[in-house]
Amino acid sequence: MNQAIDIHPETLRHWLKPRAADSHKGDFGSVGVVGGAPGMAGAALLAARAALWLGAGRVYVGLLDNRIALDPGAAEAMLVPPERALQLEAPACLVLGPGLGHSGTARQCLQEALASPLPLLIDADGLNLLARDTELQALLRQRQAPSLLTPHPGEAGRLLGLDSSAVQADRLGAVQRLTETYGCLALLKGVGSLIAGPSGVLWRNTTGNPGLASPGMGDVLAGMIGALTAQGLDLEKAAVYAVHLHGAAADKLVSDGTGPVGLTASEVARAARDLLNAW
Ligand code: NPW
Ligand code: AMP
Ligand code: MG
Repeated sequence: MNQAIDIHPETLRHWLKPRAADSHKGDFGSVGVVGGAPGMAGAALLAARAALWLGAGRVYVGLLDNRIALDPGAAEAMLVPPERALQLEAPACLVLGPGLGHSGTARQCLQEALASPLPLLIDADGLNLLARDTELQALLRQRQAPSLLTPHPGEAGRLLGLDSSAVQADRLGAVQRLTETYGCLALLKGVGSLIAGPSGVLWRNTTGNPGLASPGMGDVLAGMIGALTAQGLDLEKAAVYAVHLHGAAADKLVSDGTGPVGLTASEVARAARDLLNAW
C-alpha cells in the first residue's frame, strides 16, 4: 500500500499563476454547479458562492428548485436550468451533487454530467445516486475526462458497501478502494482528508479543525475545487490545493477568535479567498 504524502503549503504556492494585468473573466473558466432540490437549495448556492470567491470567471447554478431565480447573497452567479449548467464551454468544471436529492431529474442530471467532456466533481447526493446504480457506475468508468468523488465517511461507506465506522477504521484502504473501484480520483473527507487517483500518489491533508463539523462545509469545498479546476489546475491538484486551503481558512478563523463553535461554511469560503490572495 502507498504511503500518504502530507500536503505542505510550499508545494501548492506556485501552482496558481499570478493574474496578468490584461486578464479578463474568460481566462478564469466557468463552474457549473448542479443540485439544490427544494429544501436544499442552500447547498448548491454555498458551492456556487465558494466558486465565485475562489476566482472562477463565471458561475452557473442549475438549481433543481426552479422557484429560485436569484441568489441575493451572490448576484454574480447565474441561475439557469440544470441542463444549461451542464453544457458549458471549456475551460470549465462541473460540480454535481450538493443538495441534489434522489429524484428522477437528479438521476438524469448525473447521467448527463457523466456524458460531458468536462472535468466532473461528484459530491453529496450525486454520490448517493451513484452508489446504488450500476448503470451510472459503468458510465463513470467509461469517462475520458477527469472525474473526482468527494465522499465523507458516510458517503464513502455507501459507495463501498461498508458502514462509516469500517471506512474510518481503514481510511487509506478505503480511499484506494474508491479510486480502484470507480476508476477515478477520490477525496475521502474527515480529519486528515485523503486524496488518491490513478497517478498512484496519495495525499493527506494536515489542516482543519472541529469547527468544520457544521453544515455546508463540504458544499463549500466542492465549489472551491471547481473554481481552481476552471482556472486551469488539473482536478487532482485542485483537490489537493482546495482541501488544504479549506482547512487552513478554518484554522485561521479559529485562531482569530471565530469558532470553532458556530463557525459557518460561508465564513470559511470568504476566509479561503483571503488566504489564497495572501499565499
Ligand atoms: P454515522 O451516523 O456516523 O454512521 P448524509 P448529509 C456519516 C445536503 N446539505 N465521520 C454519518 O454517519 C448535502 O449536500 C444541504 C464519520 C452521518 O449520519 C446532501 O445533498 C445543506 N461519519 C444532503 O444534504 C447543508 C460521517 O454520514 C451521515 C462523517 C445530505 O447530506 C447540509 C450523514 O450523511 C448538507 O450539505 C464523518 N466526518 N460525516 C443546505 N444548506 O441545503 C458524515 N458521516 O446522510 O449523506 O447527509 O451529509 O447531511
Ligand atoms: P461534508 O460532511 O460534506 O459537509 O464535509 C465536511 C468537510 O469538513 C470536509 O471537508 C471534512 O473533511 C471537513 N471536516 C469535518 N469535520 C472535521 C474535523 N473534525 N476536522 C477537520 N475537518 C473536518
Ligand atoms: Mg456533504
